[in-house]
Amino acid sequence: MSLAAIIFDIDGTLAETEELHRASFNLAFTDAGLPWHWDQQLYGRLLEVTGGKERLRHFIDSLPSNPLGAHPAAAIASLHAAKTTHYAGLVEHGALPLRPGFAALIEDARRAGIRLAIATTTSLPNVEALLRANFNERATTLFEVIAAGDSVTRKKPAPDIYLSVLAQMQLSACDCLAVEDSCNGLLSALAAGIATLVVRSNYTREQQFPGAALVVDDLEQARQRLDTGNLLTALQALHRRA
Ligand code: XBP
Ligand code: MG
Repeated sequence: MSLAAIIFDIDGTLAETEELHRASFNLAFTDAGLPWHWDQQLYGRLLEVTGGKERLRHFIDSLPSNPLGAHPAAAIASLHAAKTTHYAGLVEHGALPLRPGFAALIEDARRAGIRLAIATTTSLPNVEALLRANFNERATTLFEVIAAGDSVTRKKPAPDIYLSVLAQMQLSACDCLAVEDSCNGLLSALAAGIATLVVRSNYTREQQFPGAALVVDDLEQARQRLDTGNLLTALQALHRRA
């Protein structure tokens, strides 16, 4: 069967976003007068927990004392909302380009009639800010389905977000290819039965990716490894092989 749809992860895949997420968390902590600062080393470990609110809860549970009180859920939600506001501002006012090759791949796929979707753990406003910053007014029309954040209960590595995309698009897993950057993302797509290209990102360079159709450091490497003229034919070849 030919490739019917490409399903993109966001953070670390479409763009190297996690440094802006980390900065946004730290700005929210400062706003709230909390003595926390997530440096790159700590954040790299915390990224093992997907979802910003879940990551906050995991961090707080690891502290010797919890300054947010016995029932921190409301305080976590408020902190995370502040963080999301900071993130949108940083994306809209800073330069957060897509990773090399992704814009061209998206355009080529569109022209070839291949359907596009997003399956991400990040919050929907974060996706919208990134797409607006890179595609302007076309941002809302490029992707047929955007499945994000709390639209599912169980986040990656659970398959729910990918299963949601397949259901909304009425596609079978075998018709699709997922593009991910992390082990959690790969596990999620594989659990949904979707062959997956892994493009390692700055925070996932050292991870293992068992079961990936191909693991590369950038899309150009994928084109070279599959020995095709352009990225789209490379992904179509990878899908046929998978
Ligand atoms: C990455 C995540 C997200 C982001 C932060 O999602 O796990 O939690 O790190 O965004 P993906 P939020 O790689 O699936 O795009 O704070 O909005 O969760
Ligand atoms: Mg990711």
